[in-house]
Amino acid sequence: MILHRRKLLTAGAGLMGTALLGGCDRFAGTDTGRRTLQVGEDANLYVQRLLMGPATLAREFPAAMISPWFKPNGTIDPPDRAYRALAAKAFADFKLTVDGLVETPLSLSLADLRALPSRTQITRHDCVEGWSCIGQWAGVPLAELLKRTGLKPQARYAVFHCADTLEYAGSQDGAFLRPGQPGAVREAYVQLAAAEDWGGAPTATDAPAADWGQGSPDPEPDDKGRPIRYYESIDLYDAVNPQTILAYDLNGKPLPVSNGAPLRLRVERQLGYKQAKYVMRVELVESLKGLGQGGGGYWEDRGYEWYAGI
Ligand SMILES: Nc1nc2c(c(=O)[nH]1)N[C@H]1C(S)=C(S)[C@@H](COP(=O)(O)O)O[C@H]1N2
Ligand SMILES: [Mo]
Repeated sequence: MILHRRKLLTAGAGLMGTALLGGCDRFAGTDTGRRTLQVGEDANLYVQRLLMGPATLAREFPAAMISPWFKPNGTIDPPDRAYRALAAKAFADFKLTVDGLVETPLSLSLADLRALPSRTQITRHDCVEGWSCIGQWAGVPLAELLKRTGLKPQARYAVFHCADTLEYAGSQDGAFLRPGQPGAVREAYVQLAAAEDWGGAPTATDAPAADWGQGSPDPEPDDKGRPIRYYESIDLYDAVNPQTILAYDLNGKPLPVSNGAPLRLRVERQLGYKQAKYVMRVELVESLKGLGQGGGGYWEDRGYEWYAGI
């Protein structure tokens, strides 16, 4: 039953993506004579009117239902030197990059992000491992960022590049971590932390990478191989949903490292693994093919569904 419903949803998302692409081309090319489609006022309205009616929101909960502890899962403390350099300075040097198929790429500090319009929502996080937590998230709607960058007409997906390396490709010693399921990642990190030092204290040369992405660049000054980092992706319809935010606060406090500091995605109508933590870069792309194994996310590349609807 669930599979059946998911298949329908996936098929629907595919159709919608095609319609969106075709529609954007026509809209940008003939109606306005410009090649930029501004998400926000016009595109948001346009997407809603033409394709789906009003955006569907996930259920929101009263404050009394917030879980006393939001269980961290997957990566809980990224070992990457560039990330640790940022964390050591309380993310004062952090810059979120928004680039790819946009008209105006952006690079925003946490102060910049906090100065933008924000949204607060109390929602339930459901992990495929069978646990749920209710938390209050505050952050900047992704639509607000896309409104400022503008979109090229080819843009179809937003990709979230994260700071945490989960395994190394082409490593001579074999994989650093090769978890079979999300829960195994945490176990592996705990073992790793006990077994060895993760490269020593961060130094001035561990400059934060400006161009986070799949396997590029390699900020690790060692020969473990090409880092395979966590990543995720959503289509433009989910990208402009009002509940899709890049969250910097959890339960009224800055996001802890274990829950994805300094910035994590909340895309509330989908499962836990879509909620990318440690987001360094949002890249707008036309296709997911060129990223990772082409599945659209770290876990999708390992067999999980791309549209992880709840
Ligand atoms: N960067 C990154 N994002 C991630 C993960 C991860 O390992 N790395 N794990 C995912 C999974 S499986 C879940 S359930 C949630 C856990 O979020 P939490 O740690 O705030 O509970 O983050 C998701 N996002
Ligand atoms: Mo999860």
